[in-house]
Amino acid sequence: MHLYTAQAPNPSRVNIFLAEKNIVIPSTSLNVMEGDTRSADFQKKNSLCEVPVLELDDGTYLTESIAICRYLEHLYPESPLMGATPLAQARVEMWNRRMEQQIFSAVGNIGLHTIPFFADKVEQIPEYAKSMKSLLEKKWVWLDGELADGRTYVCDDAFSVVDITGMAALFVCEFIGIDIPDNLTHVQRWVSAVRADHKWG
Ligand SMILES: N[C@@H](CCC(=O)N[C@@H](CS)C(=O)NCC(=O)O)C(=O)O
Repeated sequence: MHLYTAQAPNPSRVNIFLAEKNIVIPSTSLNVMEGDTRSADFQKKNSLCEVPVLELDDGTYLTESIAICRYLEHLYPESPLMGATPLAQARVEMWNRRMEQQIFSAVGNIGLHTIPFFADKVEQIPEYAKSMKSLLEKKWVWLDGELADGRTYVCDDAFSVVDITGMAALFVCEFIGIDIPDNLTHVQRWVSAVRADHKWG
């Protein structure tokens, strides 16, 4: 196996996942902002020119962070990060989709529509970025309400890939200078926990 990765939000999801399980696999780190993923050679690995990509020994390429995590979870089931029982797996799936669709997608769209590097990837619309910023504020409030029961981690109070997806969103927030309001004490508790107790990719 060989992992093509980078210091960027989605590759970090896989990097954190591996670190949490104490797994090391051979990897190549690309520089997204230098356009490393946009070469003709890399496009043969992923037609979308994005990392992460996991190359298997038979030459199969797996893309999409969560698909790679799913495969790694099967290979290395110890310290499960995607749920240990059918119900826990479904709960993680539910919460991961929520974290992706409600939080990470808004954060990602702000990045896509404001960072000059992405100007040739999407037609950048500043008003859309603005609308995503105000949507994100509401989504943090929503998450704060969900965490108001005092749990530390988002899904069933056990650290999982859901928190890792959230960490990727925090990674983008830091990069583009978006703060989470201090008064959202439950979200702040979660941020402190993932920062203090978990490795960053
Ligand atoms: N849906 C994909 C998204 C992958 C993705 O967007 N990767 C970004 C880095 S965070 C990338 O490689 N971008 C390269 C580019 O835009 O040129 C996943 O979950 O892995």
